[in-house]
Amino acid sequence: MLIETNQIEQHNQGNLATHQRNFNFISENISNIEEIVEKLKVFQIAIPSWALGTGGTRFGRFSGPGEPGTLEQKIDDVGLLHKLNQSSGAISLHIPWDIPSDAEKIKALAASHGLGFDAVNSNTFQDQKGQEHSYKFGSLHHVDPKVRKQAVDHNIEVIKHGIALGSKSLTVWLADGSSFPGQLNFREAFQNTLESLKEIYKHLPSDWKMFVEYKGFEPNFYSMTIADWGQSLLLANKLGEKAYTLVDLGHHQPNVNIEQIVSLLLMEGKLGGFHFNDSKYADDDLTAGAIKPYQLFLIFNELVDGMDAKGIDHATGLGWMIDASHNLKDPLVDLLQSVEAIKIAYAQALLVDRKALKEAQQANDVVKAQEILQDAFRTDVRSIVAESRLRAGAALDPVQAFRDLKVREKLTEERGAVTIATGL
Ligand SMILES: [Mn+2]
Repeated sequence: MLIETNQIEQHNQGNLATHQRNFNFISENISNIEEIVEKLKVFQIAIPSWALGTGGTRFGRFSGPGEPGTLEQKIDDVGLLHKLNQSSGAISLHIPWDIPSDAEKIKALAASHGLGFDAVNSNTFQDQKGQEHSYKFGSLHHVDPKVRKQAVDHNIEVIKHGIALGSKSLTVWLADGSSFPGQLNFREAFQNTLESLKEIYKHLPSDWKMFVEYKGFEPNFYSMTIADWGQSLLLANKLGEKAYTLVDLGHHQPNVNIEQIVSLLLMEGKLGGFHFNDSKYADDDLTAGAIKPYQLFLIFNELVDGMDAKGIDHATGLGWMIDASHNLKDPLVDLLQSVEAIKIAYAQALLVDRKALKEAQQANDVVKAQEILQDAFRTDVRSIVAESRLRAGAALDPVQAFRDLKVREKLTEERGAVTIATGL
């Protein structure tokens, strides 16, 4: 299905009076409101191709109706999201779950929805049919050079797919690690990973970035070979200027101060990509902002501060992506909610009075510093985000529009009730 522009306009007409009242009210107290609305308008968050179907846990998966069964349908789904919010202008592919057999055709389809291609993702955490060597005991860190070579070759293949589509970055996330003490020699595992990444790095085009993603635990439970930002940064520094650390919010131990990590990585010029999700316990992959909206705001506060300090463009300087799994909600609605939560946190971070905060910090005025941050966080910025959408031609309320236009019902009519998307 396609959502027509007049359907969006009709939806907006019904919401316009309330919206304008709310927006006018908030605008009165914000001197740089136009600048904030413009920044929000151009801020895009990529959608991963594996998040468009229902996700599972290791206990099961309850797929919903009308899920996309092909790459083309996944691109159509991101097109629907982008039509509704004008903030999801790129798709990130996972190879080999989504291999573009005809890159030109896929590119043209994406372009017809106004979409580009974000980072391409390799997968050496599963064995594929017909694969010669198993990744059961790891891939890039494996003790056997033949397994490492197979994993390196796969990553080179992924880069080639990315080049054909117009991607500009490769994300490497490894499940490599150990589940029992003594299973691995930590130094050898790290060195093997580094040497393998160096081989892959050689095949990166000059205008590409490599994102090295870390994760504290799972699927391995004793050690992960790239477990935290220090290990990722070590690798990125050894690899070279095209290599960066990627922060996935769910890949930390509980209560880790992610905002501090973000701040220091930006200072070092080594924060390259960002994966949004939320969690209570571990890598829960829930809707961004669903559990800890204040933490999301504090992270954005450091992102804005750190990017401004380095003159990095907010919209294009980093790779922004959602990396979540939708076990209960309709995946498309969940993604709309995530994008909204991200933009709200970003808008609140843009409201922070940085001059006053600097003064409070210099004066050790702890109370004032907290007031400044919480004043921004407690501002209801939803109408500012909505205004940026309105100006971009999107729906004032994307979730309501999704319901009113019966998007899932129509997709189910087209695709059937029993379709299962590839992914986890
Ligand atoms: Mn991730």
